[in-house]
Amino acid sequence: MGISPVLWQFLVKWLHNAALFPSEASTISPWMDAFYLFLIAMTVVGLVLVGALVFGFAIRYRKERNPVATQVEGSTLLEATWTIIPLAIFLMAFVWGALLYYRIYTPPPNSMNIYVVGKQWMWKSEHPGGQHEINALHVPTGTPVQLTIISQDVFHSFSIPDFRVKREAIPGRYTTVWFEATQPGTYHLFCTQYCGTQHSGMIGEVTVLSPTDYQKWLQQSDSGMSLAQNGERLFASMGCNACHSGTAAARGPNLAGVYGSKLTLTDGSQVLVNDAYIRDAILNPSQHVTAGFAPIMPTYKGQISEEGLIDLVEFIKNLQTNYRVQQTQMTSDSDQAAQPTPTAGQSEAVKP
Ligand code: HEC
Ligand SMILES: [Cu+2]
Repeated sequence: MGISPVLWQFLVKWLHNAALFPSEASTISPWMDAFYLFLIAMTVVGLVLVGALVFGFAIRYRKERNPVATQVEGSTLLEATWTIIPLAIFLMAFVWGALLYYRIYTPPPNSMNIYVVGKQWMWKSEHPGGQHEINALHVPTGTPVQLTIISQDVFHSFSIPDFRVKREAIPGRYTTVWFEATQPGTYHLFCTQYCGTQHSGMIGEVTVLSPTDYQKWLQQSDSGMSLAQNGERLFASMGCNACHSGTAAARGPNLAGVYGSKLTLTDGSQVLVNDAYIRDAILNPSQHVTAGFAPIMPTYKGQISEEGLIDLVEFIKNLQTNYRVQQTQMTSDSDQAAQPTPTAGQSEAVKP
């Protein structure tokens, strides 16, 4: 679904060769460029129109020709015209922009997920299979890739100009953005929000590979432990399993299958368990107590790094039916990426 008339291709190529535009390396790029060029075109039309009128009126109504000022009464037709036409253009820009916004920030359900942690001053990417990268990101072509982004310290902004995507990295909150790369190659990765003295060094490289090369890369970069397996270790070493053992006598709810389900809290409200909820349940357990349980879970604020929290989130995500994690190292294949739908049955824990 690209926009591919010849003239368009020609224009975009020229803009890229003239170093005015980054290359179009994702499926959204042509759509983004079309919108951007539309805005430029409208601005140019406005500029030319206003400029020509200023010039024309200055000549036509100059003092020699009109020594005495004439009183001009209003014109309803004229006023209606210059209200309705710009309004229509602005509304069109709004709708177009809003559609693109939804497109960029709503990942398709079949997208593969990569975690990105921003910190002063580097980007750290973590693939579910456990592959870690610093100021680098490897992705395959032809697959929607969702990034789950968080900052460990201050605000950052994750930007890949060639893909026309950008997303804030916010401390304490997961944000997402997605793209589908179309061209193998290497592309710039930037932090586009001033974040301290070495902000300008917070750059990196995105490497887009063909799906087979990406599988090779995953194998070469295998760290031996998937994020979920790291999480499983952490879960034991932090003593989480003392309460979340999954047995009937456990003091905490069974976490198997909880991801994607709806939990009922003590105040009767319902919440969807997603990445953000799990992170928050670990850091602020008293904020939302699951119905049927006592508020005995201690807070782990300040005790687990963002990477550790991601590991725990991945572990709990992968706890489908019991407390054993799949031993898969490569989590990029689509069957592994399958997650329970939000409508999946409630966990045991909800039943009083
Ligand atoms: C002292 C026992 C205890 C420990 C230790 C404990 N929890 Fe909990 N946890 C609970 C209880 C009780 C609840 C339900 C009440 C609530 O939400 O606070 C809960 C709720 C949760 C929830 C919300 C999901 C749900 O089904 O309610 C998550 C996620 C969670 N715990 C993860 C963890 C992790 C990860 C650790 C270790 C870092 C941990 N817990 C350590 C007792 C504990
Ligand atoms: Cu930054």
